[in-house]
Amino acid sequence: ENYAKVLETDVLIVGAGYGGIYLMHKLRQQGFKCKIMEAGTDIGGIWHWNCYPGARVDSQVPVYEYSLPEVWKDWNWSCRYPGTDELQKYFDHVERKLDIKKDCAFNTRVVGAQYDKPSSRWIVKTEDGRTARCKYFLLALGFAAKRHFPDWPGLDKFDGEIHHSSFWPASGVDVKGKRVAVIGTGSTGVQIAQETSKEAANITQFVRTPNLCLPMQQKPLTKEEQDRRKQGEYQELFKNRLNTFAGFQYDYVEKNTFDDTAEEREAFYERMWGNGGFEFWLANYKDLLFDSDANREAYNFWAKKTRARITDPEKREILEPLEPPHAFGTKRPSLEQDYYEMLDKPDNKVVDVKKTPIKESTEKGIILSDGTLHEFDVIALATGFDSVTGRMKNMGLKDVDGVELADKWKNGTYSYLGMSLSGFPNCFFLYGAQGPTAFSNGPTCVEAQGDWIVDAIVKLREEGINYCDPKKNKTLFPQTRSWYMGDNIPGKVREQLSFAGGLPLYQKMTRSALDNGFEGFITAYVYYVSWG
Ligand code: NA7
Repeated sequence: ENYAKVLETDVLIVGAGYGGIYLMHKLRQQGFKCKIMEAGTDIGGIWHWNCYPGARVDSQVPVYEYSLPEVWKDWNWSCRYPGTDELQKYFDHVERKLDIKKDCAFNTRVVGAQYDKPSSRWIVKTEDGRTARCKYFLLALGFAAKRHFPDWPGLDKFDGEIHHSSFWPASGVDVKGKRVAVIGTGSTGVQIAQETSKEAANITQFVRTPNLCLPMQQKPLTKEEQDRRKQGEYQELFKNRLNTFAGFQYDYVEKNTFDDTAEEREAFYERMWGNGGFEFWLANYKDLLFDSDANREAYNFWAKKTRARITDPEKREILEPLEPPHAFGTKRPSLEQDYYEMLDKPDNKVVDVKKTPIKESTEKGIILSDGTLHEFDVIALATGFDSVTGRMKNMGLKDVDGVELADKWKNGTYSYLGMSLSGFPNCFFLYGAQGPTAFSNGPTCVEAQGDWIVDAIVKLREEGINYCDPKKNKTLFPQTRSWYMGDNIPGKVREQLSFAGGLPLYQKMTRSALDNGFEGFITAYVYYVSWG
């Protein structure tokens, strides 16, 4: 009977991942009636979809989870960097605690949405013909919801199995004794290569840009250890992660690289390396990402460490060149466990597709621009996503005048405070365009932004404001360095898609807009017209 009636709700959230669940929980506590529409069949967002082999978080427990005590209090992980299965169990636990699913419509894809001024409501349409009306329309789509397929021809000709990482069969793919190609060296490609190599006959890693991987230093965790840390330490950590540059449990040190002597520096690098995870990236000297000599010094250490793990000189030059492929840390490093030793094995191959790009796929495998054919049984496309803006542009979002968001963003992406768009009143989004998206830990970022959105909505209610729309061209944070440019997608405008000034500055700027009476927004006490 859902199909016959229009769903009426105060708040409609799209997406039931970390972000959507958080918004629902916090807004319910404020007395709002909320619903979630979710294209998948369960909560968990990316962790519901991620079925590819080796999928695992790169953030150390407990940083990649909710700071809500009612959730973390009686939840324990088995290891420092949990995998997909455990994350799915975590979301079952979240469900037991927060009772989210009763207000979720699964298998529901939004294909159109526009604000209707006369009724002061958003009218939202779904793929299967349903309609919803809401006062606040919130997008929690995740930044990686639209997959990127490479554009070389012949992908459909391949006789073996071919899967994009984001669409890996839940039942798995049998790679035992098979020849497996892994295209892409982002965090996904590294994880797939590592995991499938355990069973496959051999792996061929296609490398366009080598990943400057860091040692994960995975370790099992006991319940006792976690219980001990929950006595005070967790609370501190969750508070502090909001005050760090990237939303982690550590931050850059208040020292520049060359303030230390060579020996001190070496000892400091060694310590971070030994601790593992992102420390060498995010707890390094504070000039790491700002000073090229400092950056080169860190790269040299990275190269010294990793080059020692590969004996094959050709592979070493592709994966760990003496000259850095890009400034260390300006592209997301992946965490690895035995990636380099695995690729060093004689059976496994490494192909430099910057030098010899892929020309096409055929029935048998992949042909490079120099005519070489590589034959495979399975091809894993770990070619990433049309990140940050891809999904928002493809859900039929229209502004108050009926202009598609995709058209408005044709020549460049804009947002206000990385959470709202001019022409889209009472609509806020998480973890998207020009937020601290690419450079911060997901759960931390959605809690920081989510708290702002909840506070904004509560304030609108308290002040009787019915209409809140960013002023035209109120946009960007021009003083920040451009970091994540969205140039992995052919034809996509090259621009700053992510706020790169760090979480503390981001929160200061967004909070001040709210505290200064919705600075930068047009607000109005619109006469409430009932739609009858
Ligand atoms: P990423 O990080 O976007 O990685 C995609 C990889 O695929 C990257 O190495 C690309 O090379 C490579 N790629 C893309 N197209 C091609 C073609 N046509 N030929 C060869 N190689 C190609 O995606 P992930 O899924 O690994 O990770 C996404 C996020 O998920 C990650 O940041 C985490 O936060 C979790 P390039 O580097 O562009 O040269």
